[in-house]
Amino acid sequence: MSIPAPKRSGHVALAGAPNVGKSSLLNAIVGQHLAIVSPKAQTTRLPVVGLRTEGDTQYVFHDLPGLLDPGYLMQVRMRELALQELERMDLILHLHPASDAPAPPFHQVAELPAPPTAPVLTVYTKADLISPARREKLERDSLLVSAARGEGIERLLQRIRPLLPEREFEFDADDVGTQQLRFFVAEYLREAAFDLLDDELPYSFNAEVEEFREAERPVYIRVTLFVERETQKGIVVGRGGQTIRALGAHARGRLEELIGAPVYLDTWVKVLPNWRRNSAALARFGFPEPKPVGASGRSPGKESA
Ligand SMILES: Nc1nc2c(ncn2[C@@H]2O[C@H](COP(=O)(O)OP(=O)(O)O)[C@@H](O)[C@H]2O)c(=O)[nH]1
Ligand SMILES: [Mg+2]
Repeated sequence: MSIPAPKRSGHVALAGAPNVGKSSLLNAIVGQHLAIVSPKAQTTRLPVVGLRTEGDTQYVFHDLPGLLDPGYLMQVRMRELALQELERMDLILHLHPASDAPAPPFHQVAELPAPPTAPVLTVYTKADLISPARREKLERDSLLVSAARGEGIERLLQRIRPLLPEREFEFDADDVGTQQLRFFVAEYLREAAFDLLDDELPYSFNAEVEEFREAERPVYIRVTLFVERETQKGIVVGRGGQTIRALGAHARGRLEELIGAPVYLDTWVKVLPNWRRNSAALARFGFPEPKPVGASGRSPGKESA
Protein backbone atom coordinates (compact mmCIF):
# COMPACT_ATOMS: atom_id res chain seq x y z
CA MET A 1 0.00 0.00 0.00
CA SER A 2 1.40 3.39 -0.95
CA ILE A 3 1.36 6.30 1.47
CA PRO A 4 -0.36 9.36 -0.02
CA ALA A 5 1.95 12.32 -0.62
CA PRO A 6 1.52 15.07 1.99
CA LYS A 7 -0.35 18.17 0.94
CA ARG A 8 1.57 21.28 0.08
CA SER A 9 0.36 24.86 0.26
CA GLY A 10 2.12 28.18 0.31
CA HIS A 11 2.12 31.87 -0.37
CA VAL A 12 3.80 33.01 -3.56
CA ALA A 13 4.45 36.67 -4.40
CA LEU A 14 4.24 38.05 -7.92
CA ALA A 15 6.69 40.89 -7.55
CA GLY A 16 8.80 43.16 -9.70
CA ALA A 17 8.91 46.55 -11.36
CA PRO A 18 5.73 48.30 -12.52
CA ASN A 19 4.16 47.06 -15.76
CA VAL A 20 6.05 43.75 -16.07
CA GLY A 21 2.79 41.76 -16.20
CA LYS A 22 2.19 40.71 -12.59
CA SER A 23 -1.56 41.22 -12.63
CA SER A 24 -1.95 39.62 -16.05
CA LEU A 25 -0.07 36.54 -14.87
CA LEU A 26 -2.25 36.24 -11.75
CA ASN A 27 -5.35 36.29 -13.94
CA ALA A 28 -3.92 33.77 -16.37
CA ILE A 29 -3.04 31.42 -13.50
CA VAL A 30 -6.45 31.54 -11.79
CA GLY A 31 -8.48 31.82 -15.00
CA GLN A 32 -10.49 34.84 -13.81
CA HIS A 33 -10.01 38.55 -14.22
CA LEU A 34 -9.34 39.20 -10.52
CA ALA A 35 -6.55 41.74 -10.83
CA ILE A 36 -7.01 44.86 -12.91
CA VAL A 37 -4.68 45.36 -15.88
CA SER A 38 -3.64 48.44 -17.81
CA PRO A 39 -0.87 49.58 -20.12
CA LYS A 40 -0.38 52.47 -17.67
CA ALA A 41 2.05 51.91 -14.80
CA GLN A 42 1.06 51.61 -11.13
CA THR A 43 -2.44 50.31 -11.65
CA THR A 44 -2.31 47.83 -8.77
CA ARG A 45 -2.49 49.61 -5.41
CA LEU A 46 -3.46 46.89 -2.97
CA PRO A 47 -2.36 43.25 -3.10
CA VAL A 48 -4.79 40.90 -4.88
CA VAL A 49 -4.89 37.23 -3.87
CA GLY A 50 -5.55 34.46 -6.38
CA LEU A 51 -5.84 30.75 -5.58
CA ARG A 52 -5.08 27.72 -7.64
CA THR A 53 -5.54 24.24 -6.25
CA GLU A 54 -4.16 21.31 -8.21
CA GLY A 55 -4.57 17.88 -6.61
CA ASP A 56 -2.54 17.88 -3.41
CA THR A 57 -1.16 21.42 -3.88
CA GLN A 58 -2.68 24.80 -3.10
CA TYR A 59 -0.91 27.85 -4.50
CA VAL A 60 -1.80 31.18 -2.89
CA PHE A 61 -0.58 33.91 -5.25
CA HIS A 62 -0.26 37.53 -4.17
CA ASP A 63 -0.19 40.16 -6.90
CA LEU A 64 1.78 43.00 -5.33
CA PRO A 65 1.97 46.67 -6.32
CA GLY A 66 5.10 47.45 -8.33
CA LEU A 67 8.06 48.11 -6.07
CA LEU A 68 8.85 51.65 -7.08
CA ASP A 69 10.48 54.62 -5.47
CA PRO A 70 7.51 56.39 -3.82
CA GLY A 71 6.66 59.89 -4.97
CA TYR A 72 3.83 60.74 -2.55
CA LEU A 73 2.12 59.35 0.55
CA MET A 74 -0.09 56.76 -1.16
CA GLN A 75 2.94 55.31 -2.91
CA VAL A 76 4.83 55.27 0.38
CA ARG A 77 1.97 53.23 1.88
CA MET A 78 1.82 50.97 -1.19
CA ARG A 79 5.49 50.18 -0.88
CA GLU A 80 5.27 49.56 2.87
CA LEU A 81 2.40 47.16 2.29
CA ALA A 82 4.22 45.33 -0.49
CA LEU A 83 7.33 44.96 1.67
CA GLN A 84 5.28 43.65 4.61
CA GLU A 85 3.67 41.11 2.29
CA LEU A 86 7.06 39.99 0.97
CA GLU A 87 8.07 39.01 4.49
CA ARG A 88 5.11 36.63 4.81
CA MET A 89 5.82 34.77 1.58
CA ASP A 90 7.12 31.23 1.17
CA LEU A 91 8.42 32.07 -2.28
CA ILE A 92 8.91 35.21 -4.36
CA LEU A 93 8.54 35.18 -8.12
CA HIS A 94 10.54 38.02 -9.59
CA LEU A 95 8.79 38.93 -12.82
CA HIS A 96 10.83 40.58 -15.54
CA PRO A 97 10.08 41.13 -19.25
CA ALA A 98 11.74 38.52 -21.47
CA SER A 99 12.70 41.23 -23.96
CA ASP A 100 14.89 42.74 -21.25
CA ALA A 101 16.63 39.56 -20.02
CA PRO A 102 18.71 38.94 -18.01
CA ALA A 103 16.95 40.35 -14.96
CA PRO A 104 19.02 42.23 -12.40
CA PRO A 105 18.95 40.80 -8.84
CA PHE A 106 15.52 41.19 -7.23
CA HIS A 107 16.69 43.15 -4.21
CA GLN A 108 18.29 45.65 -6.55
CA VAL A 109 15.09 46.16 -8.57
CA ALA A 110 13.03 46.39 -5.38
CA GLU A 111 15.64 48.62 -3.73
CA LEU A 112 15.87 46.38 -0.68
CA PRO A 113 18.92 46.69 1.55
CA ALA A 114 19.46 42.91 1.29
CA PRO A 115 17.90 39.91 -0.45
CA PRO A 116 14.56 38.88 1.15
CA THR A 117 14.24 35.89 3.49
CA ALA A 118 12.11 33.82 1.11
CA PRO A 119 13.74 32.23 -1.95
CA VAL A 120 13.41 34.20 -5.19
CA LEU A 121 12.73 32.65 -8.61
CA THR A 122 13.08 34.78 -11.72
CA VAL A 123 10.22 34.45 -14.19
CA TYR A 124 10.48 36.04 -17.63
CA THR A 125 7.17 37.48 -18.84
CA LYS A 126 5.59 38.51 -22.17
CA ALA A 127 7.28 35.63 -24.00
CA ASP A 128 5.05 36.34 -27.00
CA LEU A 129 6.98 39.56 -27.63
CA ILE A 130 10.37 37.95 -28.34
CA SER A 131 11.57 35.94 -31.32
CA PRO A 132 11.14 32.14 -31.29
CA ALA A 133 14.93 31.78 -31.27
CA ARG A 134 15.35 33.91 -28.16
CA ARG A 135 12.41 32.17 -26.56
CA GLU A 136 13.97 28.77 -27.05
CA LYS A 137 17.27 29.95 -25.60
CA LEU A 138 15.69 31.56 -22.52
CA GLU A 139 13.41 28.61 -21.91
CA ARG A 140 16.35 26.24 -21.70
CA ASP A 141 17.56 27.52 -18.35
CA SER A 142 14.84 29.79 -17.01
CA LEU A 143 11.12 30.13 -16.50
CA LEU A 144 9.29 31.87 -19.30
CA VAL A 145 5.59 32.72 -19.46
CA SER A 146 3.14 34.53 -21.67
CA ALA A 147 0.02 35.61 -19.81
CA ALA A 148 -1.43 36.81 -23.12
CA ARG A 149 -1.20 33.31 -24.61
CA GLY A 150 -1.49 31.34 -21.37
CA GLU A 151 1.88 29.70 -22.06
CA GLY A 152 4.42 28.42 -19.55
CA ILE A 153 1.99 28.30 -16.65
CA GLU A 154 1.86 24.54 -16.09
CA ARG A 155 5.66 24.40 -16.13
CA LEU A 156 5.79 27.30 -13.67
CA LEU A 157 3.41 25.55 -11.27
CA GLN A 158 5.43 22.35 -11.44
CA ARG A 159 8.61 24.25 -10.70
CA ILE A 160 7.01 26.01 -7.70
CA ARG A 161 5.39 22.94 -6.15
CA PRO A 162 8.46 21.36 -4.47
CA LEU A 163 9.38 24.78 -3.03
CA LEU A 164 6.13 25.05 -1.05
CA PRO A 165 5.97 23.80 2.52
CA GLU A 166 4.10 20.63 3.47
CA ARG A 167 0.96 22.12 4.91
CA GLU A 168 -2.82 21.68 4.92
CA PHE A 169 -4.86 23.83 2.55
CA GLU A 170 -5.92 27.20 3.97
CA PHE A 171 -8.77 27.73 1.52
CA ASP A 172 -11.51 25.75 -0.14
CA ALA A 173 -10.17 23.89 -3.19
CA ASP A 174 -12.87 25.50 -5.40
CA ASP A 175 -12.15 29.11 -4.41
CA VAL A 176 -10.29 31.43 -6.77
CA GLY A 177 -10.09 34.50 -4.53
CA THR A 178 -10.16 35.46 -0.87
CA GLN A 179 -11.21 39.11 -0.97
CA GLN A 180 -14.69 40.57 -0.56
CA LEU A 181 -16.79 41.43 -3.59
CA ARG A 182 -16.74 45.06 -2.47
CA PHE A 183 -13.03 45.10 -3.17
CA PHE A 184 -13.55 43.93 -6.75
CA VAL A 185 -16.32 46.47 -7.36
CA ALA A 186 -13.91 49.29 -6.53
CA GLU A 187 -11.07 47.66 -8.47
CA TYR A 188 -13.11 47.21 -11.65
CA LEU A 189 -14.19 50.85 -11.50
CA ARG A 190 -10.55 51.85 -11.16
CA GLU A 191 -9.70 49.67 -14.14
CA ALA A 192 -12.41 51.48 -16.13
CA ALA A 193 -10.87 54.78 -15.07
CA PHE A 194 -7.46 53.68 -16.37
CA ASP A 195 -9.14 52.61 -19.59
CA LEU A 196 -11.31 55.65 -20.23
CA LEU A 197 -9.69 58.63 -18.53
CA ASP A 198 -6.47 60.36 -19.53
CA ASP A 199 -3.33 61.64 -17.89
CA GLU A 200 -3.29 62.00 -14.13
CA LEU A 201 -7.01 61.39 -13.63
CA PRO A 202 -6.89 57.60 -13.11
CA TYR A 203 -4.31 58.17 -10.37
CA SER A 204 -6.58 60.69 -8.61
CA PHE A 205 -9.53 58.33 -8.91
CA ASN A 206 -10.84 55.94 -6.29
CA ALA A 207 -14.08 54.10 -5.58
CA GLU A 208 -15.79 53.04 -2.38
CA VAL A 209 -18.84 50.80 -2.04
CA GLU A 210 -21.53 52.41 0.14
CA GLU A 211 -24.26 49.82 -0.12
CA PHE A 212 -24.35 46.23 -1.38
CA ARG A 213 -27.65 44.36 -1.60
CA GLU A 214 -26.46 40.94 -2.69
CA ALA A 215 -29.81 39.15 -2.33
CA GLU A 216 -31.56 41.46 -4.84
CA ARG A 217 -31.79 40.79 -8.59
CA PRO A 218 -30.17 42.68 -10.11
CA VAL A 219 -27.65 42.89 -7.27
CA TYR A 220 -27.80 46.51 -6.12
CA ILE A 221 -24.48 48.26 -5.50
CA ARG A 222 -24.12 51.94 -4.63
CA VAL A 223 -20.63 53.35 -5.11
CA THR A 224 -18.98 56.71 -4.53
CA LEU A 225 -16.29 57.65 -7.02
CA PHE A 226 -13.67 59.97 -5.56
CA VAL A 227 -11.54 62.50 -7.40
CA GLU A 228 -9.21 65.15 -6.04
CA ARG A 229 -10.48 68.32 -7.73
CA GLU A 230 -13.76 69.87 -8.85
CA THR A 231 -12.62 70.01 -12.52
CA GLN A 232 -12.00 66.24 -12.43
CA LYS A 233 -15.55 65.67 -11.25
CA GLY A 234 -16.93 67.18 -14.46
CA ILE A 235 -14.65 64.97 -16.56
CA VAL A 236 -15.68 61.81 -14.72
CA VAL A 237 -19.37 62.59 -15.23
CA GLY A 238 -18.84 63.60 -18.86
CA ARG A 239 -21.25 65.29 -21.24
CA GLY A 240 -24.78 64.23 -20.40
CA GLY A 241 -23.31 61.66 -17.98
CA GLN A 242 -21.81 59.57 -20.78
CA THR A 243 -18.42 59.00 -19.14
CA ILE A 244 -19.78 57.87 -15.79
CA ARG A 245 -22.15 55.52 -17.61
CA ALA A 246 -19.26 54.03 -19.57
CA LEU A 247 -17.23 53.58 -16.37
CA GLY A 248 -20.17 51.79 -14.76
CA ALA A 249 -20.78 49.61 -17.81
CA HIS A 250 -17.17 48.39 -17.85
CA ALA A 251 -17.22 47.53 -14.14
CA ARG A 252 -20.67 45.96 -14.37
CA GLY A 253 -19.54 43.62 -17.16
CA ARG A 254 -16.60 42.35 -15.11
CA LEU A 255 -18.70 41.99 -11.95
CA GLU A 256 -21.46 40.07 -13.66
CA GLU A 257 -18.86 37.66 -14.95
CA LEU A 258 -17.33 37.26 -11.49
CA ILE A 259 -20.56 36.72 -9.55
CA GLY A 260 -22.73 35.25 -12.31
CA ALA A 261 -25.71 37.50 -11.64
CA PRO A 262 -27.05 40.76 -13.08
CA VAL A 263 -25.80 43.89 -11.35
CA TYR A 264 -27.17 47.40 -11.00
CA LEU A 265 -24.42 49.94 -10.27
CA ASP A 266 -25.50 53.25 -8.80
CA THR A 267 -22.51 55.62 -9.07
CA TRP A 268 -21.98 59.06 -7.52
CA VAL A 269 -18.95 61.35 -7.75
CA LYS A 270 -17.41 63.25 -4.86
CA VAL A 271 -14.37 65.48 -4.49
CA LEU A 272 -11.98 64.53 -1.70
CA PRO A 273 -9.19 67.11 -2.09
CA ASN A 274 -5.69 65.62 -2.29
CA TRP A 275 -6.74 62.28 -0.80
CA ARG A 276 -3.54 60.60 -2.08
CA ARG A 277 -1.51 62.73 0.28
CA ASN A 278 -3.88 62.57 3.24
CA SER A 279 -3.16 59.97 5.91
CA ALA A 280 -6.76 59.68 7.18
CA ALA A 281 -8.23 59.35 3.68
CA LEU A 282 -5.63 56.73 2.80
CA ALA A 283 -6.40 54.73 5.95
CA ARG A 284 -10.07 54.72 4.96
CA PHE A 285 -9.17 53.40 1.51
CA GLY A 286 -7.17 50.48 2.87
CA PHE A 287 -3.72 52.02 3.30
CA PRO A 288 -3.37 52.37 7.07
CA GLU A 289 -0.36 53.93 8.68
CA PRO A 290 2.04 51.09 9.43
CA LYS A 291 2.38 49.79 12.99
CA PRO A 292 5.24 51.34 14.94
CA VAL A 293 8.73 49.87 14.53
CA GLY A 294 9.12 46.66 16.49
CA ALA A 295 5.59 45.43 15.91
CA SER A 296 6.60 43.91 12.59
CA GLY A 297 10.26 43.57 13.55
CA ARG A 298 11.33 45.92 10.79
CA SER A 299 11.39 49.63 10.23
CA PRO A 300 8.82 51.06 7.83
CA GLY A 301 9.90 52.34 4.42
CA LYS A 302 10.97 55.84 3.54
CA GLU A 303 8.75 58.39 5.26
CA SER A 304 9.85 61.57 3.55
CA ALA A 305 9.35 61.32 -0.26
N1 LIG B 1 2.14 41.00 -25.15
C1 LIG B 1 1.93 40.79 -23.85
N2 LIG B 1 1.55 41.82 -23.06
C2 LIG B 1 1.34 41.58 -21.75
C3 LIG B 1 1.53 40.29 -21.18
N3 LIG B 1 1.28 40.37 -19.85
C4 LIG B 1 0.94 41.66 -19.62
N4 LIG B 1 0.96 42.40 -20.75
C5 LIG B 1 0.64 43.83 -20.90
O1 LIG B 1 1.52 44.62 -20.12
C6 LIG B 1 0.84 45.72 -19.51
C7 LIG B 1 1.02 45.66 -18.00
O2 LIG B 1 0.39 44.49 -17.52
P1 LIG B 1 -0.03 44.35 -15.98
O3 LIG B 1 -0.45 42.93 -15.79
O4 LIG B 1 -1.01 45.41 -15.60
O5 LIG B 1 1.40 44.62 -15.27
P2 LIG B 1 1.74 44.90 -13.72
O6 LIG B 1 1.82 46.37 -13.58
O7 LIG B 1 3.07 44.26 -13.49
O8 LIG B 1 0.65 44.28 -12.90
C8 LIG B 1 -0.62 45.59 -19.96
O9 LIG B 1 -0.83 46.42 -21.07
C9 LIG B 1 -0.75 44.13 -20.33
O10 LIG B 1 -1.76 43.89 -21.29
C10 LIG B 1 1.92 39.20 -22.06
O11 LIG B 1 2.09 38.05 -21.68
N5 LIG B 1 2.12 39.53 -23.37
MG1 LIG C 1 -0.61 45.19 -11.56
